[in-house]
Amino acid sequence: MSKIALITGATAGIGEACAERIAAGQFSTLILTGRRQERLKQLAEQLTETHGCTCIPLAFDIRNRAATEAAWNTLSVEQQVIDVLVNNAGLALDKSPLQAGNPDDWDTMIDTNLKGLLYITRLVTPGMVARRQGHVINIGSIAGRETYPGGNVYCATKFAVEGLSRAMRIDLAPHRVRVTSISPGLVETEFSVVRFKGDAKRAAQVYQGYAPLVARDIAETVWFAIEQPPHVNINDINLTCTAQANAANLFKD
Ligand code: NDP
Ligand code: 8X3
Repeated sequence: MSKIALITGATAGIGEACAERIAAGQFSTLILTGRRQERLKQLAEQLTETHGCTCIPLAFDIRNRAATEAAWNTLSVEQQVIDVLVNNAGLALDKSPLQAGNPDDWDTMIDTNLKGLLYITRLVTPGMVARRQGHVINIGSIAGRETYPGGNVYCATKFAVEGLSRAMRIDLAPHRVRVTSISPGLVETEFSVVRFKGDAKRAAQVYQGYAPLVARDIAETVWFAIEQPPHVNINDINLTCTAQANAANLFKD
């Protein structure tokens, strides 16, 4: 299948699993982004070996608009013909109440989860519009539907992603470009290690006493949206592990 996907945040967790799933789905080319160059290189080599696809690792910080544009401009005109954009790169930092929060953490979350998503989408979508074909998949969160103690700014960024998904659908539907929002609950990835700034013990506790979602679950959901026929747009999927009823009610064994 001659199709190209660009996946942000492919060095770990959900993005890496999406890359694996999309490669297994016989896409011909995957553009893999994130900051950790060595991980991108390893994933690219592994996917090419296993699935025979062409993989292009692009290491850059998505918070940096100039770096994002420069990375995009390294792609050939043919490679810029993106069929599927998975807007996945993102993070939470800390879980303090707002009045004790660190404004540097707020900047990082807003710049990554919101502005980074906008920068890459602005580069990719004009081609989709011109071709009247394409699919943007935004990885939101249960944190973009509900708030919880200490979620404050992270939740605000994910509420913003939800707003953007709805707005993008209005802007892109006239051009037959699909927009899907996927909003998971707790998924065991590097997310909590990042949130708790390397405190692996605290991070592990988040996922103890129940079976959390794993990255592959989200990747399968992404693939479900991708594999629909072109006239079908999966607007919105919310998913949690069976033990999680909502943001406030997680039932541990
Ligand atoms: P991981 O920490 O495992 O992966 C995050 C990815 O984002 C990494 O590939 C990382 O790459 C990339 N990233 C972070 N900051 C930047 C940056 N400045 N520039 C480029 N890439 C960046 O977390 P998840 O896989 O869990 O998270 C992926 C998405 O899923 C996020 O948007 C998150 O909010 C969302 N989500 C996660 C849930 C969970 O419980 N885990 C639940 C709901 C949604 P690198 O560090 O190499 O730059
Ligand atoms: C990640 C899930 O519940 O930690 O978006 O916000 S949660």
